Amino acid sequence: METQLHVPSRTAKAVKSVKANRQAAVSALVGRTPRSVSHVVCAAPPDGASAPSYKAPADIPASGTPAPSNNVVSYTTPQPVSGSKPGAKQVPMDGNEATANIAYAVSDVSFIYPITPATNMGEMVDQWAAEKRKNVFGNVMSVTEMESETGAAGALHGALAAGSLATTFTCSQGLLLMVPNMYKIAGELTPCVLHVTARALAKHALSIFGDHQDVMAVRQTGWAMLCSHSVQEAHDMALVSHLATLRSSVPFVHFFDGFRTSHEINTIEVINDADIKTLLNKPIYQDAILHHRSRALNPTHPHQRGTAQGPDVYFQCAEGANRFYDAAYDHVVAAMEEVTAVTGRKYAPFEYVGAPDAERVIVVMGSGSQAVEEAVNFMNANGHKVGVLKVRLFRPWNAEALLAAMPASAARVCVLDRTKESGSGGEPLYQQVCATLHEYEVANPDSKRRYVVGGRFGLASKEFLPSHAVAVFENLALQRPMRDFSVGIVDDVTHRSLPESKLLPISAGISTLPAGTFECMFWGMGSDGTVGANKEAIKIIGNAGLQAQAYFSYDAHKSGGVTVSHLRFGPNKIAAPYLVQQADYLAVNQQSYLAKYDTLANVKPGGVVVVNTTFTNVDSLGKYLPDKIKKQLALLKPRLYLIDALAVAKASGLGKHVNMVMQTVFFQLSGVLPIDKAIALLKKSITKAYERKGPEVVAQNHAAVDAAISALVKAEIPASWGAITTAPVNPEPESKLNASSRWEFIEKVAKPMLALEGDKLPVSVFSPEGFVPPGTTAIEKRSIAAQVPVWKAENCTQCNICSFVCPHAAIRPSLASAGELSGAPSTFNTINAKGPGLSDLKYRIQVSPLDCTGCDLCTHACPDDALKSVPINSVLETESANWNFATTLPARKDLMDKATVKGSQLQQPLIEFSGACEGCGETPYVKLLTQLFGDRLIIANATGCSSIWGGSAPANPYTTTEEGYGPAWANSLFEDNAQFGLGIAVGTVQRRRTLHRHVEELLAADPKTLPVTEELRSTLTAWAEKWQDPEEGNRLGKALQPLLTAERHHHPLLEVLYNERDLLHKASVWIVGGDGWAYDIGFGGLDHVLASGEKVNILVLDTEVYSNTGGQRSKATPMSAVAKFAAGGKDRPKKDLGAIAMSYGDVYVASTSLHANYGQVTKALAEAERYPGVSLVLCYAPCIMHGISSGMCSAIDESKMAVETGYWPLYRYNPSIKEDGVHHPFQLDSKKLKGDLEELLSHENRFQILNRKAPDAAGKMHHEMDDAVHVRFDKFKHLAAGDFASPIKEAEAKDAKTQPKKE
Ligand SMILES: Cc1ncc(C[n+]2csc(CCOP(=O)(O)OP(=O)(O)O)c2C)c(N)n1
Ligand code: SF4
Ligand code: SF4
Repeated sequence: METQLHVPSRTAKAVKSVKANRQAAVSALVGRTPRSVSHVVCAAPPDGASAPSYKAPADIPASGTPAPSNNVVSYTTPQPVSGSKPGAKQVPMDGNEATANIAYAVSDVSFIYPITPATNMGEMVDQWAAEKRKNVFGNVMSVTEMESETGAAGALHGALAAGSLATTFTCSQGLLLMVPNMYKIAGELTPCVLHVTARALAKHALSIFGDHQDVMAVRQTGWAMLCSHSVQEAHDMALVSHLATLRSSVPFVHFFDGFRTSHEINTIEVINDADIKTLLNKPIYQDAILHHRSRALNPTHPHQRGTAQGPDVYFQCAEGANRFYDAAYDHVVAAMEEVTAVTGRKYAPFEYVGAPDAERVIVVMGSGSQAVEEAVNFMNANGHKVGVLKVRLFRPWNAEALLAAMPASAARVCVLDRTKESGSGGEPLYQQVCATLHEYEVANPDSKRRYVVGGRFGLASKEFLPSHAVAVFENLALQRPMRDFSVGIVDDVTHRSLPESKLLPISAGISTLPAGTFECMFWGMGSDGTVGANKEAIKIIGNAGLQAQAYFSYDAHKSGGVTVSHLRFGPNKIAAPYLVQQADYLAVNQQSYLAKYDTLANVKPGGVVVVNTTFTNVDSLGKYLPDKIKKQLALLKPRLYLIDALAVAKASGLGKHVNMVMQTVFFQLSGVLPIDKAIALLKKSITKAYERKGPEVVAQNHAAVDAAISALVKAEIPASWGAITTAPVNPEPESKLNASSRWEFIEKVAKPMLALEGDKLPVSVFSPEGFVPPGTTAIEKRSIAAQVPVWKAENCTQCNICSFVCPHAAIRPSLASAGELSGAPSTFNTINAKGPGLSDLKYRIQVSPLDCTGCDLCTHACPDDALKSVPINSVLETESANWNFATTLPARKDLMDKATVKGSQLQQPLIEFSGACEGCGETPYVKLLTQLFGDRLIIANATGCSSIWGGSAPANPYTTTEEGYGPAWANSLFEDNAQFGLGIAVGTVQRRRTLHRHVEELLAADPKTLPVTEELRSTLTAWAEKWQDPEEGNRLGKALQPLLTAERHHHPLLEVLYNERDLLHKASVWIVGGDGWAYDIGFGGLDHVLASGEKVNILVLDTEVYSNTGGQRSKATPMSAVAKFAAGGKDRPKKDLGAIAMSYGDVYVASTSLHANYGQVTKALAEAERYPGVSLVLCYAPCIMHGISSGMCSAIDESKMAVETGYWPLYRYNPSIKEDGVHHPFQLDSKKLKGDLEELLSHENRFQILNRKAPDAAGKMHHEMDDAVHVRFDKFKHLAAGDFASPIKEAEAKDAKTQPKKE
């Protein structure tokens, strides 16, 4: 075997380079500066004249060329990017695209799985493969989506073992799942590249944002680790890693900062395929590829791998690979030099930038190095001697190269890690640098001792500004610098955070950007088109020859949240890996944001501010604006423009889409391009983007562009606004803050976060374990609906269906006695309540306008035309007051059976106002679950949409009853949810058994030695009998609470019972997740739970795609649907999870569609919960990803049609009902098939994409689906012994009295 291994050869250049490094290291040892080392870039300005210089806050001018009087900013001719290749193509793209382009060009095979923010790379390669794009070998990449990252890594390993050039893309939890196979791939010395958008890990909370926690968790697997610091580097280092892995046989993790680099759009120079081909045609790569293929598993030259070894040989084999790692550094240098040769851009594994005689140096890896570099330039221009040592190659670590790059003058070093290793003696990069310096100093006793400290920055994309880097340098200058510190937050608990910089305080607003950089911010609402329009604008600007950068920040909501687009452009290369701090141009696309958020906080004095508002004269605007904003405007003195963009959009036929209007205005006021040219380019891009939607849509957008500029109004800010005095807001009284942890959380955490000021919160306000109180969405009052429903009492038949279908619990029935209505607002009209036991009450349907999303589902669902959508402004005041009054009315939950459609809606929904999309099909199921069992629910929630709308800081939509009971909710991970839920169920049952035993012991004890009151004894006796009955047992459990509290001190056993009193309440454990979880990544665990026989319930919210990550295919995706990762349309049928579950014979299985049959789903949930073993409820959940052509308000009709055509069957399989010829465990709830499946499919874009692209293939697949639907329906009829389409009736619920078999 040994002889088959290819020992990588060094190229002459690589040897030369390593020699140079060693020489430089030696120079460093003897105290000379490493000037002669080729890759050391001294970026300090030669004369200081052109460098940014420190200016006192008072004389900060607006950056960029001053605006001429016509308010148009003009630009000088763009300068070429330093290090660029003459004639190279400059294209604005994000880091993911920059990387994916290279990965696609040089790989034949990829196995993918979605995870934010790496997903786009998988989507791109899938798309390109579907388009039959060829890579440099002339092949179309083979792209396969796997069921999980575990699977992707396994398949990758297999493809590599078969001699393929294979790659994949992942991060965070996905990367963690790859660890076992990463060891294998490295252990077998296999060339491979894994591209990682480095992201935070799920610990006290999940975060999709960027840091190095994930990559640092795989640093021990034997993969080389190469880090890109910018979008351009992501492109270049991607190629370096693919080259270096071939050269070295060591697999590479190529990583860059998730979201920051992966999603930052920047103008980069693209390496063309011809250059890549030329490189790969070099003998060294041809040999390496040949060698890789020759080692493949092949029966014509067989070998075995992966055998077992014992103590005698394992160790030696492991050490045998050392020389590959020893050589890898040189190969990276050689590959970098080759990339330099084709691009003109110089790279080194360690790059020093700064003063050649720097006294203080920061060592850092990733995009943060660019912020440090800006700080270094700023400080050196102000007389300091500082530098930054950028680390690109973290593994294999090359101590000599680090020493070579470090200026000998550096007496103080700070290593910044973008990760946190709790309990360690320092983070990994710090430890590595310390070890290197220590070993060197021990080996060279006469050498200078360096003072080294370490700190953390930028976790989960926390902003890291040049100002923070300056603070780090200032710390280094202290006599005793702080160690193990954090920067960028306020740690008022363990006091480890650095104070704000004195030299470059953030508040001073000093820009360290290249001169002439123009900065813009656009505040928009999620899905209003602002982000898309800005992406287009940046392309137009970039393609016109300017350097451009764009970054988009979002709040926690899935839709209707705030988006802020941060755009920069100018003549010089822009790095700045942080948000815009001082905007030259601010657009506020939603009028309400002016009052709600501090949108003006980051505007440069004298900058341009454009507001989309219905108040287009300054007087009316003045009446609307709060004093604080008017004062701010007066102080900032911006050039203020107002435009009623909504009116322009409406007049142009674009409805509420104001993005094109605001874009045109931007081009007019920014002056980035001559306006005629800008408009021509804008129209061209519109034509390209909307062509597919037809000429009318193109014309409407063009019309909006034409009408925009004339609708713009220049407003003069009245001098009187400057004289306004604003009183400080009184803080809440301490007593209220301390009233409960919930209110404390709301006041101290939720409210600042909702005002987008979470960055300012100190450590002390958070619970360190990440636990949060329920019920915080009640204070959000997002007011995102343009239209809200109002109730037409005269038409209402009191069915409660509107409330049943509402995804946000924003419409509810009220029942009140005449007396209770005495204080009602005059507009709170009611009708006599209908139904047994309700005759003394009045009935009303009430909407909360501030919580409604305007989805229109309720108005569509109402069978009686008793709801009408009206503009929110017309009813906001009255209906808000009515809602507030309705919430004070007593709950009337015991008047009707709650397991009915109407009765369920008289129960308080214990999830409300979640951030799910308008019309979401998932939330109504969970809302119903909380109405049926909410006060005893425990939910184990898989990661997915339901975990995001179920709990994204600070919005916690699960809430409690007045007594404080409500769903206890937890998300562990995506992949382990079934097992996590099973653990909760088993753990709870075990603890309750112990409690029951304790109760029985107490009851059996001699009353003389253990005296209890008769009331406590009799209640305990009753509970001990009924403890498994959730109704009676829990009622007794509640009654026991005060009794135990009163008597707890009378005996130790009573104290034990008192301490366990929360278990008197029987819980209902539900394992909830989406189809991606249930059908794919979590299926192994789910199957195990199905087979467990435990009393546990599973709810699958089947949107037929991975909705949360943007709509990738799962095994629940139906045939022919086009989803992400199935760009060519899915060619396999949907997996039948119900059939799999039913095959166990003892699992309760229901297939439901809430919108299609309200009664059936209510019944199914009640039965499932009662069933004494495992239950599985499959829920058809319409989702925005389906692309329903008439919008989500049609989800009800669509769902009905899905059931009628057999696309989604309704059934319940209840093993408690024994087949006896009369009763059947399988109940088919669908009626006879009717309607046309093809018509259903024609309503949804996911099916129509293929129909447009390949109508023959689509037609064939639709036929196949239709046939399969009929075959399945016949099978169901057979199972139901012909008894289908029977009404939902109580009769078959023989199981009701069945006692749980476990517990
Ligand atoms: C191991 C791992 N891989 C990938 C992800 C990223 N991820 C989070 S949610 C999700 C999709 C969830 O889809 P689904 O289960 O269908 O639920 P939905 O969002 O549709 O409700 C993915 C891929 C993750 N969190 N963990
Ligand atoms: S419009 Fe939508 S969110 Fe508003 S009350 Fe109706 S169903 Fe609920
Ligand atoms: S399931 Fe679909 S509609 Fe619901 S929140 Fe997720 S993406 Fe939005």
